[in-house]
Amino acid sequence: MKKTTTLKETIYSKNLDFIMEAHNGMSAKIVEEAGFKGIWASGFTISASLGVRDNNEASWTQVLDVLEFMSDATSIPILLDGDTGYGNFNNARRLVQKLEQRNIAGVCIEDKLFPKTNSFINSKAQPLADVEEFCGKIKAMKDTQQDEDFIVVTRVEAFIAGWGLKEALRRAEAYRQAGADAVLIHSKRSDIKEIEAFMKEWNGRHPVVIVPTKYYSTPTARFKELGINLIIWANHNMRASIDAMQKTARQLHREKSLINVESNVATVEEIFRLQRAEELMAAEKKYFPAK
Ligand code: SPV
Ligand code: MG
Repeated sequence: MKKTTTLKETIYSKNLDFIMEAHNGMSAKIVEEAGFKGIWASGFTISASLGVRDNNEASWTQVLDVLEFMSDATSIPILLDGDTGYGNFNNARRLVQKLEQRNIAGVCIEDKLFPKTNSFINSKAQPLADVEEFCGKIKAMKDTQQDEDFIVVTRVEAFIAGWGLKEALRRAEAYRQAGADAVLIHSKRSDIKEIEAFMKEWNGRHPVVIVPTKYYSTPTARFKELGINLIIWANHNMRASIDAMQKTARQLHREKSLINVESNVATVEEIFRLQRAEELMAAEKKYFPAK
């Protein structure tokens, strides 16, 4: 099945599904091997992996380059966190064209202004896009896609920006009508009050995606009861690896020896396996002249 079709079916199925964050070819491969149905190419963690902030400091073509490695390394669909679409409708539709060329299954755009700010940073710096303008962007993206199963998820930032339920619903409905395939409703609260209120009023109109980073203590069964379609574990590979790298680097700096480190890190052979080193060895036998 095409990656686009798999992602579309995952989002549209009545079952609650999960995708997980990756930020390069290796982490994408790790997500696939863990058994996830799809990969969230997170703007936050791709930026972080490049050592820059989640404020569109990495250019959209730099993000595309990372995506190409992620896509080549995996066979499950990738949903790109496309921030605001990197400009107006014209930039966003060109993005769709370039994503399809790289076999990316879908993109999520958020209704903020370029350059965006991460949703968990200071709400004063989170102005929202004009609804009409954003709907034009959605339409342009949907009109551009060549593969009918390519997915455009629209992310409603009304709660993040301090607006209430009414504004969140107004925006979600406008985006649905403009042709969005699903709505991502985002909240930075540590409880699920906003998500619950939204789901009650939304009443199953269209698939809903959430990112429970801040309300992590909510049991997954509750999300299921609310009728959520897709959960994104949005940054946990990056956070796990930062923690592991900091511990290892500090320990090596302190102890000036590998003795206590070796058993706590992945083996070199494990890296070879993930890189598919064996495939190259077999190909060398096949294609290099026999001695
Ligand atoms: C990301 O992963 O880049 C996201 C999700 O946009 S969040 O950081 O929760 O805004
Ligand atoms: Mg993001």
